[in-house]
Amino acid sequence: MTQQSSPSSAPTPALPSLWKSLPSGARKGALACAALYGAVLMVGMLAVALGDPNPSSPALAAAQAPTTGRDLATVRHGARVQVSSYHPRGQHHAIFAIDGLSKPSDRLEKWTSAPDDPNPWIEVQLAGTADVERIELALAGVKEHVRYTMDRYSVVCFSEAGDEVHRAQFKDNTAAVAKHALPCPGTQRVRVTFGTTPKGTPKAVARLYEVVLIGKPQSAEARP
Ligand SMILES: [Ca+2]
Repeated sequence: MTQQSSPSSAPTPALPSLWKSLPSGARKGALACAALYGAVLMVGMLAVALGDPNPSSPALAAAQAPTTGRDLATVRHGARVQVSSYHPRGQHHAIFAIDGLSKPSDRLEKWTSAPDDPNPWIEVQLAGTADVERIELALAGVKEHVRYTMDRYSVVCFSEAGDEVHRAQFKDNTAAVAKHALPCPGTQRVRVTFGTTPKGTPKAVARLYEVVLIGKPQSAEARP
């Protein structure tokens, strides 16, 4: 009598064998991805090592920048991010605020400011000059208790020359995803500054899952 083994009991191929079994193109692609990831990581580590108190995230190529009103504040579209501080005991890197995920699967994937930063700010630098029309902030309420949702903040748009294009002040926000019209033509960077509450209270640090800036690129370098 012949006994058949079930699919679940089939031996798992050893990793080296699996690697060898991959087509040459797939192996080269995997190596290229690993090299790119390593390069980005090295640039980030170098920025920290040089001691810049507010280092910017590395800029990636804006290969798929939109030409119509879409989110320009993502790594995918060449945006970079800079913050006033980050929480020393968390792994809440600022780049989580421009990764394109407003509601990630994990609460780790957010930017959190330092407890001793009374006016934490985050600044998104676009791939080029753009006409920004709207901002959306995915705050703590998208993944955490609403009491951690920041209620007071200002938004300032700057031109490439550093001139202030527009300034807006918001208070009493209760929305997990705060949405505001932002009449900001000719804008290259947008800074959001949060108002915090005393140490030990829910809003003592800023928690931000995503910044969305809807607009249209002006400059040639922001287009494909
Ligand atoms: Ca995000």
